[in-house]
Amino acid sequence: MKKQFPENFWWGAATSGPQSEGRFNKQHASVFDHWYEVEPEAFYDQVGPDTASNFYNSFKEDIALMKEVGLNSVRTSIQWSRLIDDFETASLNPDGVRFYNDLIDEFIRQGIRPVINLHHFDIPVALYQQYGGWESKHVVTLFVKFAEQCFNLFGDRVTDWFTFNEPMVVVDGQYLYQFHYPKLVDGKKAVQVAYNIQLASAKTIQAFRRIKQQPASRIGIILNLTPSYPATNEAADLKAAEIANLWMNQLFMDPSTKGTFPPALVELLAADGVLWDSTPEELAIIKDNTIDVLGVNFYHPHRVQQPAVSADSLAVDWMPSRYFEEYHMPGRRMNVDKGWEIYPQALYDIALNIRDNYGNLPWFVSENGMGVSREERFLNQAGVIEDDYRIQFIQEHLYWLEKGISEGSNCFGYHLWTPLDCWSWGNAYRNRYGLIATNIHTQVKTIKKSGHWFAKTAQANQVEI
Ligand code: BGP
Repeated sequence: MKKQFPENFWWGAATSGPQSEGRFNKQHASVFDHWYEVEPEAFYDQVGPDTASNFYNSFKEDIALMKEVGLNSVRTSIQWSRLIDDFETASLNPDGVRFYNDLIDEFIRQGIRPVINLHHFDIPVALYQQYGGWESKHVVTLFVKFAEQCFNLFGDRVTDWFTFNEPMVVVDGQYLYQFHYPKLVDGKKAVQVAYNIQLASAKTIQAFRRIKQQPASRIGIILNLTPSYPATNEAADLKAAEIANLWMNQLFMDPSTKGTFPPALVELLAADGVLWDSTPEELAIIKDNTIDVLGVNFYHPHRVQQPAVSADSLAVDWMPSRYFEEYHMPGRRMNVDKGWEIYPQALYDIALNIRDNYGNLPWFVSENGMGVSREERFLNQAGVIEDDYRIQFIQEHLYWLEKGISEGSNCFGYHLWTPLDCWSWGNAYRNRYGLIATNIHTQVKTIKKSGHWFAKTAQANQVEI
């Protein structure tokens, strides 16, 4: 069976500055650089972000490989800590300016559309230490200054911009579930951070519209949407799924697209005494500065049920998981290496949800992928990793995506996570996602079987299943 994709479809892949570039000439540190310095044992095999995939030095050759695997667009991010010298004034670091200029020029020279994101979990650690990072509205102001520098410097060549990648992960990882530095558990702060990031996104969009250099340029946000399916059709499980969707998906999706936070979530947070501090002026900025385009990161769905312990009986700090807990559905398909369920049909559900409930706005899959450990197990005699599981994973997701598009959802692209195996937060290099393998000792890069397959698929603009 062959499934054809729309004309000018984005066949691409995504990475981020902190996960691919390496340490530059030791400029400012991001929270991840700092975390590795103070707690290297928190990272798999104690591998930190210092070298990553060495993209800072080898980007020209790496982009040539990206071209070879058929990518017509690639997302990466500009690191705030590398571009800016003084965060208060947003004065520029010349090495950062040179690198990002060269990088963008090289993408264009090799015929790949650069898609630029401004925040991929990598707030400069100095801003965390001085102001509490996203807890502070002053940091919101500083972020907009950084973003303005980016629009002024690169907006003559970059037309596709994104404010934040997966803001929910900052909230969850740093403030609730302790998987990102500084691993706090503070529900009140978590809620304020969510609001401040949404405000920063809206203010950045406002600045973008004021200074954008090309009429066709557009801006959006990248959200990890995880559809939450109830364990049963009983009222308590349906309620759990409704609240899970409000918190995990609609918290950023609604204000980013419609300009307002979901009233049911606001009521719940207010009733629990954790609602954010906001002003009418800020809410007006959020209302007036919604996105042009949406990026959706999709890896796995959530299955939820009512929690075993009722919300009222908990005396501990506020947590969204008072209202829902994970349901381990018997028989679900799993990627055991990563511990995530594989459920490609959710991409179809997302496509129809955007079509029906979000004004059918233009969107693309900005991340989707399969992380597998010890891929050298699958090396063939020619030295190529035979990652058929990845090909199947992509095929199945493309199948459901195309079904959504053929039923009218306005999706214009698919970006795989990731072009070259890259460093990843706590997981470092444990799970590999790339179309191209990176040997982290020699930095030799080799196209995997999935890379050759992806090139053919992109070239044909169709997937064969
Ligand atoms: C997303 C992030 C990516 C990437 C991916 C894979 O949440 O946006 O940066 O890391 O997840 O997850 P991991 O690397 O933890 O396996």
